[in-house]
Amino acid sequence: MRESNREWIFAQRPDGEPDMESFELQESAVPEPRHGELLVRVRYLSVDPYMRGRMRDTESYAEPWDVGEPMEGTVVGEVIESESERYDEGDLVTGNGTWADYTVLDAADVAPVDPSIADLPAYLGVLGMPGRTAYYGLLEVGDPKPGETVVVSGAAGAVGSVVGQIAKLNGCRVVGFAGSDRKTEWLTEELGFDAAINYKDVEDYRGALDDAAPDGVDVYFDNVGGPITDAVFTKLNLDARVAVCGQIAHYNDEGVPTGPRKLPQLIAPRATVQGLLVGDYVTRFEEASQQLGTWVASGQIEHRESIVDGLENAPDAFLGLFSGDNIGKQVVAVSE
Ligand code: NAP
Ligand code: FER
Repeated sequence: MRESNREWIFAQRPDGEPDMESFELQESAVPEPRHGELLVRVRYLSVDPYMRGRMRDTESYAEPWDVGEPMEGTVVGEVIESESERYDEGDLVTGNGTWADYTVLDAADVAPVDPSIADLPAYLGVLGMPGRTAYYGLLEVGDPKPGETVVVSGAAGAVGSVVGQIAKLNGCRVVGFAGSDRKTEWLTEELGFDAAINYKDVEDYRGALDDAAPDGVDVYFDNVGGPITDAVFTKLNLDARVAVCGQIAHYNDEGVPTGPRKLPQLIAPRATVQGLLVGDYVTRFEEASQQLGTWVASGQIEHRESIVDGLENAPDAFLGLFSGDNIGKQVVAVSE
């Protein structure tokens, strides 16, 4: 065990695109768990797009981080010391901790990790919050029917890659938008997407959709917003459902853009546009975890994690989400 702890502190609120100025790595004493808590040696840390929201001082679904305080995030790790009857030393668990070598978790809020189902990083992706978001967001909000066309933006990311595969399991035609040929090849050649559009290579998104979604779009699972969403809105079929999961293309925007974007396009198809929060399904997480675990164990859903090595590189891993460095779920490997 290390003598001391390293922990990332939120140093400064960014203006627009975040950079290293927002992060400071501090040495501190290894924390001590109190009654009901676990001291965990972090093996993997999750970095997620919503953390950009936590860097703002405006209240939203993401509670703002206080400047000078440790940065929070979901971890997978090993229990080093237990002050709870629920877990023993040596158990592998996942829960909400901090960007650190050692973190304290509330035993009531952690879940066990079973390495026989999947490797540990998968518990931050397909078997964690992103997988559950894909599951409920697609099935409850998107409500796909066999034969329908589902379009997913951010398709090669943690949420999008699972959305597309669940849509295929439901008998849909699936089209993804992603930002490189490596990503679009993964989608079509390994994950079974019917078509994938590299939006960084194609200028006419609407034209690309004419080819990829010749019957129009019944379900649009939106992870990104921006010009991709503008184009998909021009292709919506009657009674289309739009699940607004994320808008990462706007997370670094300052101020509120004025003027309607493509809302007139929703009128003729009588489209339903609905925001979703994975937390709304918390009482049903067991159902999603069971089903996703079964699909992963049987190979019906494939998953991939992009792993950045070392706690010291956690900010780079986070910033890389905005430039599309990750394929599948981005995680940080903190210890062996
Ligand atoms: P992710 O997709 O694994 O990573 C983010 C990806 O976004 C990048 O890899 C990048 O891929 C893409 N991207 C970045 N900037 C972009 C831009 N300007 N235009 C288009 N694409 C861009 O992240 P995730 O964890 O799966 O999250 C995906 C989305 O779902 C995020 O918006 C997130 O906030 C949201 N989310 C919502 C909930 C909820 O409950 N509502 C829960 C989880 C996640 P490319 O190479 O393709 O650009
Ligand atoms: C995200 C991750 C989580 C996000 C929203 C959530 C829109 C919501 C979590 C909750 O249910 O409270 O990236 O982006």
